[in-house]
Amino acid sequence: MNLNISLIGAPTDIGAGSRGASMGPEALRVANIVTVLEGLGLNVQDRGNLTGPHNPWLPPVDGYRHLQEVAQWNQSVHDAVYAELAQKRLPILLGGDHCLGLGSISAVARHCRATGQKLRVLWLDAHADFNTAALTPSGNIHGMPVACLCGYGPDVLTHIGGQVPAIEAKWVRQIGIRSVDEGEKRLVHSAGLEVFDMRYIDEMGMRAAMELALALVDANTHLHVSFDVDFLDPDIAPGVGTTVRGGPTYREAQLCMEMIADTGRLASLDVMELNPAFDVRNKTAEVAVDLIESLFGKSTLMRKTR
Ligand code: 4U7
Ligand code: MN
Ligand code: MN
Ligand code: MN
Repeated sequence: MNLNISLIGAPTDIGAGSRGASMGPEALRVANIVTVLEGLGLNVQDRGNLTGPHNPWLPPVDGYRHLQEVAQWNQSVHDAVYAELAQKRLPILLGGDHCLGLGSISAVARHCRATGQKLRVLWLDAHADFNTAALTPSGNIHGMPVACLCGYGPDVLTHIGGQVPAIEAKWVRQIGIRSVDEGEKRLVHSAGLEVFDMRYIDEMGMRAAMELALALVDANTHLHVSFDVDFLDPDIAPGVGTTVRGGPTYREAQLCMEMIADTGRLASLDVMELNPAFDVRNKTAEVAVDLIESLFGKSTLMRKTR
């Protein structure tokens, strides 16, 4: 794995349905994300925070809230993530709401085109984030980034990575899904997204789900993880704007992260939707940092020294 890590803060809640994800980057720093990663022997550069338009908190227009502002934030996330990848560093995007997964992953896809690598995206989330303007019940663009990446969305969002669609649906594996809107569900099926929902995890277990989600990941695969903190059960992670009960437990989430670490192919990461306004003494940020430590090989290191 790439040992040179760059943290990029994106302090905005421009695509969300509640305010506060803009405080996510600082909460992760307060939960010691830098020293925890350094403790694993990684070289960590904190690039500080990106800037962008403030949140005007307006109602949706033609099915989108804050479309121009979302586009601007995503453009600067795209540019920052692409620059780190071009310098052969592993970017960690500290969100910020999940609309920014669009900028991040379109940069990763562009990088993979330039290097000839295959891309696999693991989308850890309670939600599929596959809405469009016509389907969305809210107009909030944090419910649309996967659809936009696959080409279903407005030009200002689908063109950010320089190629439309930025990715193919078949490169994506969604894990932990348990809240999908009615119209969104139809589009998920017709686009052919591979989804390991909570029903699958209940019946087959996290191990079987991850074995399939990671199948065919090889030495030429760039593995991107987009971690929406609401993936986790609200018992352990109350600090998000859109909790959905019945998510992975602490141990299931650890196993998920450990199995990704074992591939050795993790090459970029988003940590999204952490909302300190809903948190209790920063505990959700601490759980997230704990899981990120496993994602970067904490348990692998334990095994080696045993
Ligand atoms: B998140 C929702 F209606 N589907 O589109 C919507 F339930 O990034 C929620 O996964 C989207 O947190 C949640 O507004 C977006 C809603
Ligand atoms: Mn999400
Ligand atoms: Mn979510
Ligand atoms: Mn959310």
